[in-house]
Formats: sequence, structure tokens, C-alpha cells
Amino acid sequence: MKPKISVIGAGNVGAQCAYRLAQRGAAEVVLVDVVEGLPQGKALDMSQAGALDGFDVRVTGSNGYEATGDSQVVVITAGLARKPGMSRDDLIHKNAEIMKVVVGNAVKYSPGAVLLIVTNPLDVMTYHALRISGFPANRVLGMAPLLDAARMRYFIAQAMKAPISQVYAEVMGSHGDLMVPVPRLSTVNGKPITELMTPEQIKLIVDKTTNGGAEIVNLLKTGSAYYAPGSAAARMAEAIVKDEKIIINSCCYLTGQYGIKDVCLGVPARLGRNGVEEIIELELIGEELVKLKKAAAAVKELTNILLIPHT
Ligand code: TXD
Repeated sequence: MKPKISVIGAGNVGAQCAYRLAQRGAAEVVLVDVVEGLPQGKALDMSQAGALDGFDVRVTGSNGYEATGDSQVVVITAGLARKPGMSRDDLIHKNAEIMKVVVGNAVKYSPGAVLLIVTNPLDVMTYHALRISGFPANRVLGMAPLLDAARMRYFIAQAMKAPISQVYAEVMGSHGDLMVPVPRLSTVNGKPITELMTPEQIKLIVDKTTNGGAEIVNLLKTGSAYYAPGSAAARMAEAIVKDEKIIINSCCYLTGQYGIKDVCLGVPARLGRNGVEEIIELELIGEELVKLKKAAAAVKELTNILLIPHT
């Protein structure tokens, strides 16, 4: 029997995530949304695409949570997305309320699941979900650094005229202005971009990566990016259900790694059946570590608006 992955929020990101999961055949997929007919309609549409795309997994839609029972991973994309002029942080109170309802139901029906948070502001919502779920920290993580790294890989590939498959990008920190792209650890064919590009070129890549989401919001005008975000969430959910043990930068609860604790922040993590199975501590130097700590302090401040510390 295939494992089950539920995706809560059948909007742009949730639908793309569900569709990628179905295409990859990683798991049975359940799509949930408050809007009547929306998850059912999208699930039906995706299932019919199986005849064309060559997949045969069960995709169902529901407005309730019974169908999500015993999911191995619950991906949470429910919430509001940014519009032009809004920061991710503007979404905090509304999305925190939605998160409370969604996490409560996810925990009730799938007490053994790993929760993969996508809703913004990502680092704050991951912490919020961890706290309200009562789950151990390894079973609640967030998707953003993988997306941010995909964006940086794209910008590097473009600048270097290199195939994107040969580009690696290291991105840590928070999903927002205090993102921490690390050029020294980002490579083309294994060579650090600091040896391949000028400081000006690198600064441009870092700026474009940090503003990658805003650039798309400004173009779309009615919402935010969803193809790459949905694919990133699907990739992480797949790594977890397949117990891949691969390293994917994720938003994780830190307990002293990098000298940071009691905050959820983007760091490299080994993902497997138990969610975050190991947090990797890279040797950051100088400004890199300063920027990471600055991001941690900012996320903590924002998190404190909503919450009491997790114990
Ligand atoms: O890197 C990242 N983490 C992100 C995060 C990248 C892209 C988008 N990011 C955030 O994900 C974005 O800022 C939003 O907070 C979420 C979802 O973005 P999306 O673009 O999918 O938004 P939509 O299309 O508006 O979809 C949200 C859906 C919509 O269908 C609502 O009806 C539903 O969420 N929704 C709910 N579903 C279930 N239960 C409740 N309570 C609920 N409330 C709203």
C-alpha cells in the first residue's frame, strides 16, 4: 500500500504540490480546502491527467479531515498569499488563526505525521505549528530554503550559462529579507562561485535571490509564486515518505546549532521517515554567521508577537 500525503490548502501552491506528488507516484494524495468543491474538482482533474502523464495514484479531494487519516506527511499551504506591496510578515495574524485550525485537525487525524509547513511568514508559522501540534521538533519543519536555493541556482545558471543541474546553491536563514545565501558554498561543477564571478556579479545574484519571490508577486499582481514552491514542497514530502535521508535545506527548530536556539530557521537537514533526522552544522565564517544570527533574532522577534516559547 502506498503511503499517504495530505495537502491542506488546494490553492495555487497546494495544487501544484499535489500534482507533482501524483506525477512522481510517491504517495496517495489527499487535498483539503475550506472552499466547497475546490479540492474535489482539482483532485478529479489531476486524476484524469494520469491517463496522459502515465501515473496511476489515488488523488482525492475533501472539505473535511477524515480522509487525511494516518497521513505520513501533512503539507500545510492553507492561508493567504502576498499581493503587491505586502511583505510576508503582513500575513502573520490571519495565517496564524488558519494554522491553529489546520494543525489541530492534522494532529487529530494523523498523530504520527510529519508536518511540512509552507504558509507564510514561513519561519514564524513553522514555529507556531510546532508549538500548537505538541509534536517533537523533528516532526515539524518548513519549506522555503529549498525554493530559495532553486531560485539562486537559476540565477547562477543564467549568469554562468551553465546547466542548472550542475549548479549548487547554499541558502540558509529566514524566508524573507534576512535570507542568507552563502556564495562561498555555492558552486558550478563543484567550483565555488566566489572563484568564478566578480563580487559585483555575486551581489546581483544574492539580491535577485532574496527578492525572487517579490519579483514574481509584482508580475502576477494577484498572488505569489506557486510552480517552484509546490515542486519544492512535493520534493521534501517525497524525501520523507521514501526515507531518503538526503540533505535538503529546511526550516528547522534549532536547539543551539550555529549558536541559535528556540527559533525555526533555514539550515541544511537530513530528511527521512522521522522528518528532520539530523541538522547539519556547516562551518560558517565571518559575515555568514553574523547574518544567520541576525536572521534568527528577527524571526524570534516576529515569533514572539504570537507566541510563548516552545518547551
Ligand atoms: O516558500 C514558501 N514557503 C512559500 C510560501 C512560497 C510560496 C507561497 N507561500 C505561502 O503559501 C503564501 O504566502 C501563502 O501563505 C501560502 C499559500 O499560497 P497560495 O499561493 O497557494 O495561496 P492560495 O492560492 O490563495 O491558496 C490558499 C488556499 C485557498 O484555496 C484557501 O481556500 C485555503 O488556502 N484555505 C484553507 N484551507 C483549509 N483550511 C483553512 N482553514 C483554510 N483557509 C484558507
